[in-house]
Amino acid sequence: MKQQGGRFITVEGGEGAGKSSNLAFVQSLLEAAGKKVLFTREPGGTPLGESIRELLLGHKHTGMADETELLLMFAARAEHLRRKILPALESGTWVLCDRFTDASYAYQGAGRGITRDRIAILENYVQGDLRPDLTLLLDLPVETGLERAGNRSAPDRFEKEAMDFFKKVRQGYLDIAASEPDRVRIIDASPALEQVQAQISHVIQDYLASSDG
Ligand code: Z5A
Repeated sequence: MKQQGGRFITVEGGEGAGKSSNLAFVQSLLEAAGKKVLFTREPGGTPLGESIRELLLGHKHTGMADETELLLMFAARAEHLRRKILPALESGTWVLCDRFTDASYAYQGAGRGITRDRIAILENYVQGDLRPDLTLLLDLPVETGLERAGNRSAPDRFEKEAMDFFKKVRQGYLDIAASEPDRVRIIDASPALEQVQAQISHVIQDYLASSDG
């Protein structure tokens, strides 16, 4: 896959971790540093990807096989990469994405039990050597996240899973962070928003200072 010019930043976390509450803040920090930023999300980000998102998050297909779920995530991702993410990176735009392949390892891998090796085959096939340059992992206890998410909107197909599933997802994310500490920076998402954003600001400023972009 062609070498990028912009940087690829992803934000991850379990239910109610505060991704939506913090993404605009991340974007504002990057823009204040003079970066042109494209904000997008997964699953979704393109018309076809958003249609796949409806299949994945809606309640029409409650008994979906785990493999179908994984393949749909990567089908949406293939479209997203080719139509939106890669062209932006190649033009020098920074891409800020709400979830990416770490979510597949955490939800379909750790959560559903699909092996790392199988997911890696799809990752390599769909992405080539493209990986995020920086990932912010918003981490908080599952109970706190579900309580926050529950105060918000009707649950989607994932949010109806049991506590045990979300605990495995959280551990899956923490394992990724432990294995790639340079790329994945853990943000403690438990405290008040201002304290969460202070941590985010620190990580982004640190990244901007060390990045040659
Ligand atoms: N998925 C997958 O399985 N595999 C994949 O490869 C990919 C995705 C890419 C997409 O949902 C689903 O797809 C997701 C994983 C799966 N599973 N689910 N569900 P999503 O990412 O669009 O939705 P989400 O995970 O549920 O995120 P969200 O709904 O956008 O939640 P959030 O962004 O993390 O939280 P929030 O809306 O910013 O905050 C939740 C509430 O807490 C809200 O009322 C806030 O005001 C409040 N909040 C936020 N921060 C704080 C603090 N610090 N203190 C107090 N209250 C706070």
